[in-house]
This record gives sequence, structure tokens and C-alpha cells, in this order.
Amino acid sequence: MTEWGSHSIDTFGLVEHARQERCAMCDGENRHAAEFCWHCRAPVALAFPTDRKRAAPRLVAVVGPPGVGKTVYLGMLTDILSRQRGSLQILARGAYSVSLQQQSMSALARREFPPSTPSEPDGWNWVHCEVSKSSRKRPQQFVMPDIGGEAYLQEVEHAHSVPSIRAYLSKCTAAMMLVDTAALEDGAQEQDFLAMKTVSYFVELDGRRKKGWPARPMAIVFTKSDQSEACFENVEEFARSHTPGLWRICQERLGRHRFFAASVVGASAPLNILGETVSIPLRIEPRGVEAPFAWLVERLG
Ligand SMILES: Nc1nc2c(ncn2[C@@H]2O[C@H](COP(=O)(O)OP(=O)(O)O)[C@@H](O)[C@H]2O)c(=O)[nH]1
Ligand SMILES: [Mg+2]
Ligand SMILES: [Zn+2]
Repeated sequence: MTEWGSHSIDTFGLVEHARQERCAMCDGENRHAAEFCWHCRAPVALAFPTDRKRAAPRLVAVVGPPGVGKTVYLGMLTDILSRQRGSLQILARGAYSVSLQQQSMSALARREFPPSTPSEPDGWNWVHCEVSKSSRKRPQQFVMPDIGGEAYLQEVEHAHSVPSIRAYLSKCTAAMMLVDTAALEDGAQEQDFLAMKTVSYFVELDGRRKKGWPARPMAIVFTKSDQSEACFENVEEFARSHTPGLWRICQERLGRHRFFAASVVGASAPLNILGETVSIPLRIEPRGVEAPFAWLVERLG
């Protein structure tokens, strides 16, 4: 190689090295070549479209308290959509996008639920996928992180306490809020209060009538609905009777919301292992998993 040639390649390398990318999660600056954000460990590839002709990915918030079922739900959703050949298909972008699906599905195959998501961002999984619809020519890119429930709760209870989560949520154009049907059937009101706080939090983030959350789609998913046939039979009625506060605030403050019932397993059973009770999945029988995401994709089209 000529001296000139090697010099120009080195210069190109330096320019690439010096290029900064803004993180999709926390807005922190990173080197273009970095794989994960230096500040919050989110994949840097999410910060920009991999193909310059494509639009930037649409960020979707998937939120709910620890144990509501986010990891199992997202793992099952990506598994169903990546296998099917129907009108809605997804293709994972980047190996990290397959991890969530892999972890959830391998655990279920062993008749276990996946372990709980760590509270630190470097243990979170990110789903970055390309969604193709038979009715649409260009695929759309979506990003859905499996945010740790504790960090999310902290930010909702004390706004601005987790800046990376706040930065991410303020860029989302759609949301899936998960609510625990099993806990509601047990009479716990916590789920209702927390869901109401979540709606208020989003509306406070951006309350513009035409562009903010009053106009952005929010799918409210009652998880573990295998625990309540009433929820599957009439989800609107279930929401009205079991989460009256949430029902009211949604009517008043969200223009585009819808309730869904979903479950990943047909049933689960408690098992005592060395004095600790764990839940084991009995039949892998997903119901209603795809519908909330299909509804969001339709609204964002
Ligand atoms: N019966 C039933 N239990 C579920 C279902 N999905 C999740 N669970 C239970 O909820 C627990 C927490 O799920 P996980 O996805 O880790 O919740 P996350 O903390 O929100 O990510 C699991 O360990 C299961 O015990 C479901 O569809 N049906
Ligand atoms: Mg989790
Ligand atoms: Zn970051």
C-alpha cells in the first residue's frame, strides 16, 4: 500500500472513531464504533438507522411493575412474530435483540419462567426489530426495551430520579402498559393505583393535545389472564370493574387507548423449593399476545 493510501485510510478511521452518536436511551454521547452506550449500556446501534434510507426506529415504551410479566410477554411476542408468515412479521436486528426471545423460550421449554430482570441497565434486553406488514411496502423499525421494573417504578414515583428512563420515555411514540390480572383477582388495588400513576406520568411528560400522549396510542395489557376467564371474555368490563381508577383516567386523558387480555401459559402452579414458593408454567399456550402489538403498529402506520 502506498503511503498516501495508508494515510487516507487512517484518516478515515480517525473520522469514524471521532463520530459521535446520541444514545436512544439516555441521550448520552458515544463513539460511533462503540457497541454499548458508555453511560447506560443500551446498544449504540439503536441510536441511528442502520440504513440511511430508512426512517429512524419508533421507540415503544413497555412498562409495568416488577413481576407483572414484561419479560415473558416480550419474549413470547418476539418469538411468535419472528416465526409466523402471516400479515405481521418481524426480523430481529442485532444479536442482542434475539437474547430476550432466547432466554424466555429456553426457560419455558425447561418448564420454568425466566429469571427476574436485573435492576441495572446492562442486564436489560432490547428488542430492535423490523416489522413487515403485507399491506405496507417499506418495513418499519421498532425498539422495545425490557426495562427493569424497579428502575421504572422509581422514576414514576419520583419524577426525574432515573434520568435515563425519563429520557427514553420522553422519546417514545407509543406505549404498552402491563397490568397484573392475577394480582387484581386477588383483590390487590396496587395495580390500579400504579397504572393511574403511569398514565399521569406520561401525560405530564407530554400533554400536548394533538402530538403528546393524549394523541399517542397506549395499549393496556392485562397479563396472566389465564388466571381469569372473565378478563378474556370481556376485557373492557373487566377493566371497568377491577381497575376503576385506571378506566376513568384513560377515558379522561388518553384519546387512543385500548384494553387487551393476554397470557403466555395456559396455567401455572406454585411449587415449594427449599422453603421458597416459585410459580411453574404448566402449559405453554399463548393467548392474545400479538393483538396489542398489532394494534400499536396499525396506529403508528
Ligand atoms: N399464570 C401466568 N403467570 C405468568 C404469566 N406471565 C408471567 N407470569 C408469572 O409472572 C412472573 C414474572 O414474570 P416476568 O416476565 O419475569 O415479569 P417482569 O418482572 O415484569 O419482567 C413469572 O415468573 C411468572 O410466575 C402468564 O402468562 N401466566
Ligand atoms: Mg423482567
Ligand atoms: Zn445511554
